[in-house]
Amino acid sequence: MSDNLFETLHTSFAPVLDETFLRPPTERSHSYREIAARSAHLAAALLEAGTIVGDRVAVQVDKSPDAIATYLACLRIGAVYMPLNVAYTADEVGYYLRDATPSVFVGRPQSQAGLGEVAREAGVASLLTLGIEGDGSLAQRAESLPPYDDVAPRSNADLAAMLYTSGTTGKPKGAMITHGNLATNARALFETWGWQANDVLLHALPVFHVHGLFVALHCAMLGGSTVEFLPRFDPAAVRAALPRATVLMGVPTFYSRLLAERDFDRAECAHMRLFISGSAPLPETVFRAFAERTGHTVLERYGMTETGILTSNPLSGDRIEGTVGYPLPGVEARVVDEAGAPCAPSTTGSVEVRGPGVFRGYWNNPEKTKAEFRADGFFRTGDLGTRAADGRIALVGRSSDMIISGGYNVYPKEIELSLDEVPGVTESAVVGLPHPDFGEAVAAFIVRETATVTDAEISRALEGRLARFKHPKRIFFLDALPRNAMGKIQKAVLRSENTSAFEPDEKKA
Ligand code: MLC
Ligand code: AMP
Repeated sequence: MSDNLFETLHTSFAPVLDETFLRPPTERSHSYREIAARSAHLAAALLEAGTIVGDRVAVQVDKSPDAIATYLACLRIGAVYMPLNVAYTADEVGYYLRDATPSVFVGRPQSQAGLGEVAREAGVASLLTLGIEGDGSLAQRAESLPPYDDVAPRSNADLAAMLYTSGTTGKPKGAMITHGNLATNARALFETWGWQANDVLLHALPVFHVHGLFVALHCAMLGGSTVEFLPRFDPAAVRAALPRATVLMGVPTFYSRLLAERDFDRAECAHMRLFISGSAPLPETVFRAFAERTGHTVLERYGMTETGILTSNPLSGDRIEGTVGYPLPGVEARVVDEAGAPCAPSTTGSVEVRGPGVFRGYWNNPEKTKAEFRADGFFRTGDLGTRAADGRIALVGRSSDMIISGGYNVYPKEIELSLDEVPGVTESAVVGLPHPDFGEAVAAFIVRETATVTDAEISRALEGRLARFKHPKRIFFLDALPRNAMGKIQKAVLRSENTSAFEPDEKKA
């Protein structure tokens, strides 16, 4: 057996091939046997399209059983799966395609106008589509071809996936993730969260980020578990599925939205074993209110695209609010000062990690890769935190001004560059402000040449350039941006003077 992750997963679910794997709420369920077989047909179609081992396959499709089978198909043939957020505009997709040079782009049948052209301009050889009902040109080809039942031999160091993520400056970079990274992280989570034979995963996350794609689905596949497979997070649909599920993985917004449902209660959660939260800080108020309402203590964990999941609160033992728990088996985590020396317990510093889940580096970017790793192999996460004497980690912030909104990372620089190009805008500063639903929300502070540019015009100018979730939810016009003596914009001032901008009116002072 090679280290191909497909084999690892297949070996785990092989004893339950005829059990239900994906159970969508409105259409028929799909067994493990069906999804594995579908992946073999899709693999044949990708090979016919010219994909060879090591090629990137860029995929921007809606969540569906076929989307999961396509991921497995890429693993099978040794291609590098590169999922893209469906909210990305053609401009944004163009950047990813030019940078990653995939051999195939799989889009939605109803893809935005111009995507085909963008892909052709980026030099992508094959353009295919995949819909949510088994439709699209990739699905059609798959049906007409004999299955590719083999699995390409891969080593732990070979790439399985590439996911884009941004730094403080510059453009998004492709994080190169290996078969070994994914397999070790999946096994560590399976063990840490005590995955059980009868677990049923409630899945309402998108499948283009590590949380929904790797963390959630790999655990389910290792356990041969059934997945309540919802197309998106909808509180009513989640509540309807809770009595059939045992584990929910979500971003904090899932939990605050469930709590906003007045009649959501303990009885609805009676069948649940575990509620897990990650991707953004779980507010202590939500942690406490959820425990009070449901009797369940949410288990918070911490991870990154580049590293997989790093730490977790314990399954048995204290799950402490405001902390992300202990390093997973195999993960080393330290908190260091600016010089790289270990901080005293409970003193804030930079979180650095090392372990088998840590990625191989940034695609075509050896300088950035070198800059983010220390000589002893520790990766600088960019997160600030503390480490208690017993090793428990708590995060207190980030060294960059990255915004996490509803679990999506948003980079102020990217939005500022777009804003500054709008005619009539002199300069801009983008910050994250506390938001009751998204945790943080994007706010823009703009200095205008004349007062004639309106926020509606600015919003229109961003259409088609930036995914909608990156658009400022509030625009403030200022005569000048606050600057320090060095001339640097004081974003902390903008944040502290506007902390309650998104609070409901009755909560504002
Ligand atoms: C949607 N919108 C958002 C948004 N999501 N705005 C800000 N932040 C977000 N996260 C906007 C849309 O652009 C749209 O705006 C409007 O909200 C309605 O869109 P929607 O698609 O109907 O939104 P909704 O279904 O309510 O989605 C909210 C959400 C979703 C929180 C359920 O964003 C979500 O599923 N987030 C999970 C993200 C995730 O998986 N992160 C994991 C990253 S991996 P308009 O203006 O067009 O009306 C990672 C590592 C780790 O971080 O540790 O896990
Ligand atoms: P991403 O680049 O999308 O993988 O996001 C990774 C970042 O999400 C981390 O560097 C953290 O800043 C943040 N993150 C993930 N989990 C948590 C958590 N439980 N609490 C606070 N921040 C988190």
